[in-house]
Amino acid sequence: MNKGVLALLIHGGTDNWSPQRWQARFTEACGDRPVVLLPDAALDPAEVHYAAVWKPVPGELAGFPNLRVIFNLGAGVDALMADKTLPDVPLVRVAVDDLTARMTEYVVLHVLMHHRQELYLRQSQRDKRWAPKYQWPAAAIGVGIMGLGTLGTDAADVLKRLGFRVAGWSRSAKQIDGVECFHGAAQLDAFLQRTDILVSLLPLTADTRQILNRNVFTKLNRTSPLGAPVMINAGRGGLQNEADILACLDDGTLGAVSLDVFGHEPLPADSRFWTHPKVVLTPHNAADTDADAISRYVGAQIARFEQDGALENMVDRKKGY
Ligand code: NDP
Ligand code: OXD
Repeated sequence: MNKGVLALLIHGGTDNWSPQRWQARFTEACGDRPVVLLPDAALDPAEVHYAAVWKPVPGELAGFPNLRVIFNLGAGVDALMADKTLPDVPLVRVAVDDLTARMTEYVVLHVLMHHRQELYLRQSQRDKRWAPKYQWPAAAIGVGIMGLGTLGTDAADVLKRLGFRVAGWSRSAKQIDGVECFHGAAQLDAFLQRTDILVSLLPLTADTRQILNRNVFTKLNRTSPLGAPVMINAGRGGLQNEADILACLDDGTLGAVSLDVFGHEPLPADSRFWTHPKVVLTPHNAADTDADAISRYVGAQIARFEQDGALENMVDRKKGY
């Protein structure tokens, strides 16, 4: 083989995300580069120059002496960062318009659902109860987005255009037109105090683990038209303290939550989240992405990398995202 192999280490996908479907797509996206699905006993590990991975088993990437780049087939890299044997080569994550647009749809859907009192209205319909409540305008609601990266910035832009008072919180300082920007631990409280609907689009790192906890929820705006603040988490389950969420829903610290991600996925059948009346849950599908778009993105990055060594959306290993 004269071109370095692109090895696919893909576990856990079904249907459209099955390993075989990925192999067909990458074969199309990568021209004449050999694309090999692992495990493959016939493959010489020294021939592997690139790896595209989804949920690889820790240690699985360590056996390729000529590996140049690892492509994670999702945006979040927390699972890879936990692998202490991860080779010290550039790690690239997915940031494609298709993923971003789908996440923005999810965030806008859930912000509007709580803002427009949909839980109450659907229950009224089931009860055949004609009892409209006062509906405040979007401008009455402060939406606070934790994480102003690729996803948070796009969601902020659309929510702002709908009329919400949007703020964001990030690690480093930012300036975004029409979005009140906060950063760092020192500005977290001020960000929370003006927030009625908290949206989490953070990566899971040592600094953000369990950041969505009672201490944070109690600092959200207590005089919101919503009655009590709402939390929406589409980042990672490890960001949230699940016992705190349930206790805060039960005692009124939180009015409702939308959760796309959980500490244990699939969510166990005995979890209280399934049946809690103030919980809207989805099975980690907020941003199910067009797999063809991801394959083309990886194919284009490899082609450019071989031309001039440039890569986009590289993970900063020190920061962990
Ligand atoms: P980015 O890396 O582009 O953005 C991350 C943002 O979080 C940045 O603004 C960063 O700040 C901020 N941040 C990180 N650490 C901290 C911290 N300690 N304190 C304050 N802010 C912090 O990521 P994306 O927007 O692309 O994705 C975000 C996450 O969304 C992913 O990591 C993944 O876990 C999740 N995700 C979930 C999906 C789903 O289907 N549910 C789909 C896709 C992604 P700064 O800008 O200063 O670096
Ligand atoms: C991702 C995800 O990180 O789907 O891309 O969760």
